[in-house]
Amino acid sequence: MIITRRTALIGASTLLAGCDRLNESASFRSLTAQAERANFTIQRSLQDRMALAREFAPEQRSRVFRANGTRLPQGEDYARHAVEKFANWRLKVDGLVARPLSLSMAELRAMPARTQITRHDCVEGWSAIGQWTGAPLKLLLDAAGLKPTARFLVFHCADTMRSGVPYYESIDLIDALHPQTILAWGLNGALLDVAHGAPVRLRVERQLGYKHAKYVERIEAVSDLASVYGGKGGYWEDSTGYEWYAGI
Ligand SMILES: Nc1nc2c(c(=O)[nH]1)N[C@H]1C(S)=C(S)[C@@H](COP(=O)(O)O)O[C@H]1N2
Ligand SMILES: [Mo]
Repeated sequence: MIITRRTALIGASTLLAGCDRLNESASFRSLTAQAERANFTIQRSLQDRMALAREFAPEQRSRVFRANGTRLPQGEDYARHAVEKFANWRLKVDGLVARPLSLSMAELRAMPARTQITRHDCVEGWSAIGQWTGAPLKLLLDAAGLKPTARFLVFHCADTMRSGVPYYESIDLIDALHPQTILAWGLNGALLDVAHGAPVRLRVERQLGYKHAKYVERIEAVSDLASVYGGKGGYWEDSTGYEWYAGI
């Protein structure tokens, strides 16, 4: 539930009805003022986390959208999927869910889609504007039914990094349910290409580039991140100390 300033104030005034004597005390008054400020701060930060990322006009798209990190996952499995045009790729949703999912790309593309033109910001110092199309993550999570203990979503990717460990990322439920968080299968009006994460990658528009997991095979709902790979919530977080929360 979202705590609004109004419910906080109504709550406070109901609570205070008939509390005039208490209210006479200056320290009590300052306490309620502090509580109100705290409520307001919480509300402001929640509101900020749910605000939409800026969207752009088609003509503002970058002529070339740079590809970064893995541009072609190694191994025979991925090569075969690419030859098959990903007809046999499955996107799984499991972990702390009531109804685990295993979707084909045809099924994913048949879901209601969102298209958004946003700017991607990489920590390495470049940005690009592109048009992404995909299924809102919220729709998948609604279908799977998150269990009450689920707090994070882990995105398992098909590419392994130099050290042989797979790329992965994770986000919390606020980002997961954000309206611009989609499992993108289209870029600039075409099906997503291999360099940009085919057949499906995460777009989590209020976060820096490395959070946008490409080549997603499995979305796992977990209660904490400590037991996942290196325990810091992402490949770069584990290996180089990048921030887990990379909000922009
Ligand atoms: N699976 C996977 N996802 C990944 C990466 C990667 O190497 N592997 N690189 C990340 C980084 S650092 C960036 S900036 C973006 C780049 O996305 P792009 O290739 O579509 O530009 O993907 C992110 N997601
Ligand atoms: Mo990046």
